[in-house]
Amino acid sequence: MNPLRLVVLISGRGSNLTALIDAANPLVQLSAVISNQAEAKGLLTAQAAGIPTAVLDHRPFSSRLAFDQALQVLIDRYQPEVVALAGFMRILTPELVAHYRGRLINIHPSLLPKFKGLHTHQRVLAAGLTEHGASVHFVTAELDGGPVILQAKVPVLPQDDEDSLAARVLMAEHKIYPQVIHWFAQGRIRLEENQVFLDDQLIQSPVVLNLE
Ligand code: NHR
Ligand code: GAR
Repeated sequence: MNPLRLVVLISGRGSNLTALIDAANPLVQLSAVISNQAEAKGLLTAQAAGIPTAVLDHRPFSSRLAFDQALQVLIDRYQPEVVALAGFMRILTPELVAHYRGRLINIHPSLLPKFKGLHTHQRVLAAGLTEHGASVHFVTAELDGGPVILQAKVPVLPQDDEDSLAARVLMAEHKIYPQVIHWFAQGRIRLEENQVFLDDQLIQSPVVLNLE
């Protein structure tokens, strides 16, 4: 069987990329890692693992559309079956999202639909919640609003600050992202009319890995 061709988009540290590399899934071929930031640490991780890398700086482009058109050309060079955002920090245009419909996914540090957007850990602490987590979801034009594939919950502890909570959530991210990619490689995941199917079964509410 041909391995699943996967392109990963990053902007920074790339610890989720590392988790995907370390999963060493024989059903998955990391075809390329693309960053909009030349300084992203994840590029070095990819190079050390022998994965092709590319940088596309968004700043010289006159519009989001122009950047996304160039990004799409770059991604498509690698003919990926799945494109995974892993700490990629640019909002994508509806045009690009439509082009990769059903094969573009993101990992987000909250239990979606709660806490869309940025600074999720700070907002969870401010709200005084006792539970937090991470979500892998299909990317749609609605920011952080696409259908969820898999989540993991972690506790919020009384002594937590933003850093300790982020670290706990990140450990959960590193478990669920490789799992979802594995499901894709097995051909078990499908997006149909904005709903997720796992093994031809509609996911009514997100599958939750409990990591407590
Ligand atoms: N694009 C679309 N269309 N839909 C989504 O759901 C997306 C997306 C692009 C990225 C990741 C997301 C997250 O998991 C993601 C989901 C960046 C921003 C943002 O505000 C928001 C959400 C996410 C990623 N970016 C600023 C921008 O102007 C730049 C911020 C910065 O550079 O630090 O693009 O949280
Ligand atoms: C992760 O926590 C990821 O969920 C989050 O950024 C971090 C990236 O870490 N993504 C977003 O907030 C997207 N807006 P990494 O670069 O070490 O994988």
